[in-house]
Formats: sequence, structure tokens, C-alpha cells
Amino acid sequence: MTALHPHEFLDLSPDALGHLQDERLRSLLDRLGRSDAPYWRQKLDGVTVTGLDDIASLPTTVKQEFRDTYPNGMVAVPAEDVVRVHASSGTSGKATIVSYTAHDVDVFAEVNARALALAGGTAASTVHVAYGYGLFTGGLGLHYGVERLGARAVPASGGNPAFQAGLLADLGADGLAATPSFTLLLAERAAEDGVLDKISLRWGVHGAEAWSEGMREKIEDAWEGTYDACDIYGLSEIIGPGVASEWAEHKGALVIAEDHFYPEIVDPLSGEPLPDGELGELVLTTLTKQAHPVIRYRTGDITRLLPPVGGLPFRRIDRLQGRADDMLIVRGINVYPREIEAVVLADPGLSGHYAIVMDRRSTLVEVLVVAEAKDDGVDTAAAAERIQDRLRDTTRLRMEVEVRGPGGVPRQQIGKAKRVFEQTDDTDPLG
Ligand code: DLL
Repeated sequence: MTALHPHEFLDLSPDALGHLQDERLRSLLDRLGRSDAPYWRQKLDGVTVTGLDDIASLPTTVKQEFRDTYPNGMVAVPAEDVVRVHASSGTSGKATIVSYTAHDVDVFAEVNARALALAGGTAASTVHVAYGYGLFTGGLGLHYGVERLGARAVPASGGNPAFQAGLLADLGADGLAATPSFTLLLAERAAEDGVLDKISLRWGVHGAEAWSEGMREKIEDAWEGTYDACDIYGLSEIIGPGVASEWAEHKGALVIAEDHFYPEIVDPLSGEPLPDGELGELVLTTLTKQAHPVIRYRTGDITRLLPPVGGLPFRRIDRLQGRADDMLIVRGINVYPREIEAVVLADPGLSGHYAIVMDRRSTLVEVLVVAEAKDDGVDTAAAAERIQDRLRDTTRLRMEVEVRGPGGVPRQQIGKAKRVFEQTDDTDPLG
């Protein structure tokens, strides 16, 4: 079976793309304008936008609107046309439910098949899907993508790394879909169980949480042979994974499925549109969604728009810094957990596991970074001092650093890795 080149999925000139987006936006607005749902009547009341050129004068949408209309208030098709629901994995507030028609499920499969092809997948691939199956969009989204690619899916879901490492060895998967943190855990388990050399993984799509270049190196080094660790981005409110993903041949930014999701960048404070290249909040409009369309959704994710590469028509987004609301404010200085990760993961003596503790026991918050030695031969006190110096250089903040022995940072087997812990009393927040 010859490799599927991404062009086979994305055969559009930039001009043709602009027309397609314009046409799709008009048809979306036309459809929503005819919806009986009070949400859409209110949202589009007085809107005169006719096409892509004046998309910035459409109102934006925020997450709270999903909560306010829970569970079906934003649904723009008759109930009998809905074939599936998913929910956001949000930890705070009420879950947000999203609905899909058969066509939406089809688009979901298509954009994930592209993401897998961009990362290195072919119809001859076996892809081990270790994202959670269920209400979370990761498992089923990638699973349908694998099937659309014509490849073989192993629906492993989350948890049980020992069993999963064995499956990787026995079934010969070449592709892996999993969070970066679980991928590292799997590799560690495979090494401990002595099955690493029986595993033939060559590429993977990793996302659902922010991860650094240092994490990419750790993941690519963790498997025997060459391995391309590609980033995949998405969110339930838009569709799930597959909104944007990295091309193994041009790593460093993610190709946006712009024919389905129209991207803009706005100033996170004022909401004013920013030009391509400038850092700001990603705003997305679902051009083809039927059941649960969203207009100009404020994702809360900070990135910038970059030009297309490699002959594909689609612009790209820079790798994500993290959510605007993940930003830690310490003594007036803003720092993203990913900046701390970059320092910890760049140290050759440390494993990829770490945690950030926001110690709020006194009036001034103190930050404790807990990292872990790669093996017993590492001088943990010297490593802690090194990391503390580098953190001070890169963030201008003094943080406490503790380097524990191998296995000292608790592992998480299911869902998105939790990196930041709050400490308000003397109990150990890491458990
Ligand atoms: O995390 C969908 C997904 C599943 C993406 C599997 C990739 C792979 P939600 O649970 O709704 O959906 O969370 C969406 O997670 O707004 C980002 O803040 C964050 N996120 C997702 N992918 C990335 C990534 C899924 N590659 C929220 N890098 C988004 C950084 C990411 N953050």
C-alpha cells in the first residue's frame, strides 16, 4: 500500500479555498437565519453580514453560552437528525454537550483521517488509539479517523499501561494516538516490561493538552528507532480533535482544516481582530457543522496564524502556549505551565514527569516545581539547583525546585495530565 499523501485529501488552490469558505459561511448564516431555535434568533438578530470579508462584524460566542443553552439550545437541526453527542472534559462548571448529525460525524472522521495522514499514517497502518472512548471526543474522533483512512484501529482507550504496552508489542501498531503524558507513561512501562524492542511505533498524534518541544524530544527518543511525534489540536465545542494538526515533514506548527473551521486571532482583552502572525486568542467558526454550529467561538487558546507550507492551501497555527486561563500569575509576573515544562524537560538528567504546586499558605504565592530524576545515578540536589537557575533566567521568577527519585512524581493514567496543583494547607497536594 503506497503512502497517502496529504494532497490527496486537500487538493485545493488558495483561491478556491477562499471561495469555498465564503460560500460555506453564507450557506451557514442562511441556514441559521431560518432556524426556529431562540438561541439562533437572538444571536443573529440584526446581523447583516453576507460573507467572509465582514466575518469580524459577527458576534462572538463564549463557552458560557454552551452552559446557558445546555443541553440542546444551540442545536440547529430537528432532534431526529442528531446521531451522536459528546461532552467537554471541563473540570469546572457544568459539562457542555455537543451534538452531531451523520454529516458532522463524517466531517469529524475526515479531518481526523487527514491528521493521521499528515503524521505518517496510511491505509496499511495499525493505529493504537489510547484516548478515552466515551463522552470525550478524543477516542471516537480518532477512531473514526483511522477507519476513514482505511487503516486498522486498536481501540485501547485510557488506563492500564502494562496491558497497553503488551498490545503495542503484540499487534505491531505503527501509529499511536494518545496524550503526550500518557505516551511517555506507555514508553516507560514498555521499557520496564522489556517489550520496547518488540514495539514498532513510527509516528503518533499527540494533543488534548499543551506540550513543549522538550516533551517532543523525550517522546521521540522514548521509542526504539525513528518516531515522529506530531501535535493534534481540537476542542469539543468545535468538533473535537482534528481542527488542526502537524505535518511530520513540517513540524513546528499545525495545519488548520480551514475548509471546515475558519480561524481568526483576536486580542484576548479587547476582542479586536489581529493580523496574521500576531499572538492572540484563537477564534473559530464552524463552516460546515450542522447540528451544533458555532460562530466566532472564543477558544481561550493563545497562538498565532502562520502561512501555509508544502503546497497545502491551509494556514497553520503555532503550537499552543496554553489557555489564557491556564496562565499563572506569580508576584505580578505571568507564566505559562508550558514555559516551566520546557525548562524541566530540557534537562538530560530528568524524566518527563513533573508537577507545579501553587503554594498559597501565606499571602504571597510561592511556586514549587516538583521534578523527577531519570535514574538513580542522578544527583538530585545539583539538578534542583540547575533547574532553579534556569527557571529564574527564563521566567524572572524564583521558584522552589524539588527533584525526587525515579517514580517520585505521581502518574496519571486517564484523561488530560494535571500539571498544576493548589496547596492551601499542609497536606501534600500531589497525594
Ligand atoms: O481535548 C479534543 C482533543 C482530543 C484534541 C484529542 C486533541 C486530541 P476538549 O476536551 O474540549 O477537547 O479540550 C479542548 O484542550 O481548548 C485546548 O485548551 C486544549 N488542547 C487541545 N489540544 C491541544 C494541543 C479536546 N494540541 C482544549 N495543544 C483546547 C495544547 C490543547 N492544548
